[in-house]
Amino acid sequence: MSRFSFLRPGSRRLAGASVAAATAVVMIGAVVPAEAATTLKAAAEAKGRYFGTALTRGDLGISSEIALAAAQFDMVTPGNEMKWDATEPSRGSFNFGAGDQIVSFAQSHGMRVRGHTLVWHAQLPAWVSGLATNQVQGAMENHITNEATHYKGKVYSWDVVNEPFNEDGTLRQDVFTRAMGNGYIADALRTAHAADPNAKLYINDYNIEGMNAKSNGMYSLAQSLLAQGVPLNGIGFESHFIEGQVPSSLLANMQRFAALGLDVAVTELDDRIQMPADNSELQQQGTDYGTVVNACLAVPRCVGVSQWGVDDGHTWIPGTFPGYGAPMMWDASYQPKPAYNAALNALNSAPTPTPTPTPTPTPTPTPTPTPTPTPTPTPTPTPTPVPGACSATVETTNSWPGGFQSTVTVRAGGSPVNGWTVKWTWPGGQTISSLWNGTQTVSGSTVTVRNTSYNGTIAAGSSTTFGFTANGTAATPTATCTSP
Ligand code: G2I
Repeated sequence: MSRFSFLRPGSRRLAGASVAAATAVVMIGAVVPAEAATTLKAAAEAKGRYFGTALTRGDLGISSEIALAAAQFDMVTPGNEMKWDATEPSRGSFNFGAGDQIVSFAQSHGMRVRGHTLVWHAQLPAWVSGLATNQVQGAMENHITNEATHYKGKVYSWDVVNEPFNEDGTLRQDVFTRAMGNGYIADALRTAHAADPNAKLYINDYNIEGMNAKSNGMYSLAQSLLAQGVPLNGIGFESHFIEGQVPSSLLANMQRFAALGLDVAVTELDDRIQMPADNSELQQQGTDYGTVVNACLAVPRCVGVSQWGVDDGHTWIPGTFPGYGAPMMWDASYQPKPAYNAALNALNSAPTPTPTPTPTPTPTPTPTPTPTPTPTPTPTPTPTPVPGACSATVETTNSWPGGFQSTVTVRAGGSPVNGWTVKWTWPGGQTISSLWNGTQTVSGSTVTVRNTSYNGTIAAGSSTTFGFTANGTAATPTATCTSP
């Protein structure tokens, strides 16, 4: 339990986990724009980010928890189901059943998946630790290849290597370093990239959120991997915090990794409180969640925030840190806590990233300017409903030097759509680096995106979205949509 060094000494017994009474007095701290989104995922998407959660197979059977997760989050990390002990319990014998269940839950709720994790010293089956030194590399590469191939096209990212550092910034001595030295990390990333070239490849760790010896070690490693051309796309900051102790250098630290050209993500956020949690601690926890979300919003390369769980009734914290609890945004009765309001307010209050000049909509010249004295309240112009037809709108949700992120909304007209194809042409050599909720074909500067197996059907008047990140100058091309 001393793995997480921010643990405060001392422990009182875990009191009743419900904090519903305390949350009855939760308040909204910031001015929220009129068009404020009412869920974390909608608010995050409006700012070009995702908001995620971790779910285990056990969670899938808890209907209240799952309904809340589906309503609030658009990214899922399997809590245990993609770890080595779950996926290759004996050598060469793979079992992806539990991980697949999480993936299909995510897909059927329009959520993406962060794959977690391919190489980690923990939850590692005993057969790996028992291998002869000269067999470890082959076993590691085989594991990565099989798992990343199985989930190819289904995961947004992989935590390829998890928790490789000691607190002093040196690499942990484990079965992988003993067999391969420090080079195992580059080898793991290259192997994962060969199996799934479109997944964003991460190294993920805890206690690297602030500037310290451990994050300095991660920073040097990232620099060195990038200099060698190793396919590393991002750094995951787990962010298992203690209430009132979010490091003040969180933002500056994220920025220095982003400045290397990497994505950054808050991957496992929770904020534990010494129990029982009183109202001022819950308010401070809200401040902490707001600080973390604001840090991500302030870094264009921060792609999103994931909480490690949903509610206080289902969290790893009391099991690992006796005396601590209540680390989530919802209490054990699924009631929102100050932390939820703070996270939502932070998202809604942030400026919308719109650095891309949208092409001016061609003003329809009115031939006879009959000035209507009273401005008629314009009813929302309904596009003429063509049976089976669809339309597509591209919107840039985030951009940074040399790249951008877009969301494409595919809308059905007056009749349901069964299968859709969206097409556009890039104006200036842009290229998609990662696409989700669609499958793409590229021919020269023309991109064609078709629905996936789970989002081809759109009810009349409804819509679905897909998204992508791209290299080049942000552009908002006009897209056409056809449906059979
Ligand atoms: O420890 C919190 C997280 C730190 N970063 C990496 C994450 O992968 C890690 O997740 C936790 C899971 O939330 C726990 O659920 O990893 C733990 C193991 O390191 C998970 O706990 C284990 C229990 O220790 C086992 O007794 C149990 O068999 O979960 C297993 C499956 O339920």
